[in-house]
Amino acid sequence: MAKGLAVAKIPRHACPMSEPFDLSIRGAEVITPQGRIRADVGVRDGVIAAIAPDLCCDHEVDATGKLLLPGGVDVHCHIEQMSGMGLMNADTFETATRSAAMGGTTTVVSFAAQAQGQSLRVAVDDYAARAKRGALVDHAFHIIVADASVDDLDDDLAALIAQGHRSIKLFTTYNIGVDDATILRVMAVAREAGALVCVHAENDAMLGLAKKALLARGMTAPKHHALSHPRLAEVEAVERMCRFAEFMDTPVMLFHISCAEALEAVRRARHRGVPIWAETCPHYLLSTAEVLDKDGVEGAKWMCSPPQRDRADARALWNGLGAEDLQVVSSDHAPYRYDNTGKLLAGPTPDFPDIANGMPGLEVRMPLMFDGFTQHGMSVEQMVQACCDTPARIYGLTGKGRIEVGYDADLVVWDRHARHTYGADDLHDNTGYNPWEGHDVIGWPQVVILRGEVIVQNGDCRAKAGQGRWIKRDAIGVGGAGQHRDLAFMEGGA
Ligand code: DUC
Ligand code: ZN
Ligand code: ZN
Repeated sequence: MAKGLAVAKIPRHACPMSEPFDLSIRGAEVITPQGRIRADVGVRDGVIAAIAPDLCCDHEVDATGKLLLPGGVDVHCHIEQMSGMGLMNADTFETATRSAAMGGTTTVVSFAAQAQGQSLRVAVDDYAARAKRGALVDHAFHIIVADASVDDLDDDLAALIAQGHRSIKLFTTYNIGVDDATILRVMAVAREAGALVCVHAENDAMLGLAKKALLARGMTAPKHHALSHPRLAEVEAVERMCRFAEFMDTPVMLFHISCAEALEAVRRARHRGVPIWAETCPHYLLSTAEVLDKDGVEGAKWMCSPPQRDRADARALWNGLGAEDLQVVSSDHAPYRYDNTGKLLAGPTPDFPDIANGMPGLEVRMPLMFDGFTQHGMSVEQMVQACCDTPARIYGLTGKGRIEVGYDADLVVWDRHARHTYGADDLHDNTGYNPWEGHDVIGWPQVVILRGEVIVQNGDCRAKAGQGRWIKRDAIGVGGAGQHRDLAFMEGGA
């Protein structure tokens, strides 16, 4: 796509159009896949109907001097979900998606997490019903497979995929980690049925060994969490998952790449032609493990897995985004309050293994990345690729992530000059703190539009619980073709 900043000139023509619009966003520089153009955007029936000059209408949003971005697409967030430690996160679908909307995100993909012994269908129905009642923005689910021993797993999974749930999440670690045989089995189902397999890739035994050694030495503070997640544990698992994807010829998404060597493993695999994509998150791009080193257990607020790494890693990740070795920036929103319902559930001074992992991120992702891409010499167009368009394409979110005729009118009027300093508790989720307190950004979502309806204007959220729609997704991946040469015999090959 075009990365240049030129504003295209479009011939003017007279208003009114032959058919009226429901809404027109007027006078912005519109960030489209073809580059940046100064135009109005006319919306009809929730869909972008025209991008052209002089699209007047009874209901207009004046965006003169502003940018118009697609609504954010955040494809990795934990909402109303039980953690691996058995702790419900702090947000409901209503609070999380209010927060998303306030930050310029109009599509979220969260998780339908299988409990031990639970059928996948029951898990998905449960999350879907709660999202239907609560969500303010459009949404879909990754199906977490945590217990492969349940009856009918493969059939249920294939049926759910066929119904439009087109991604699966697996862990290689934690108490919901699955073994290699299960990973390959799920990849095979995904491949046949047309779904993407997403992996939290860290080597379980390496994490276990590091944790044990730290605890034996009394190294129990939040800052020791970083040491308990050695970078090689991530590198080993990422490399292995790349080989699994290569072996099965199945599309795989590596979640939350945090360090340079893991990125390098992804880059090498992609160069071999492996169908791999990779994601990183704002906290790996913009902070380091220093955030964990605070008085007492305050560092718990920033604890997540993998942990933040160092400056050289962050630089490598920015370069990886520039080179498109990394394709997606997601929030990994995983909200836990800094009190005895969340981070301090095990007491006021818990050891790091007893602290829930995760930080709020849905609301800050778009502003942090708009500012971050600019500060790192990249364009708004590249930011839109990583935060809206590419995630929508990879995850089969048809109609999302782009300003183009025929796409959903999910739009954000972006004030590129507005300065904002985050406060201690200024987010609209239910976490009760903002890990980005004191961080300055330039650029702010002024008006947020979901399928043609203004849902946020100047800090006022008008969206209603239940307004968000579930997105039925299209098939993903290579289907029945291919497979690595080692598996050719399965298709009658030599
Ligand atoms: N890491 C994850 O992988 N998910 C939720 C929170 C976290 O820190
Ligand atoms: Zn994860
Ligand atoms: Zn996560």
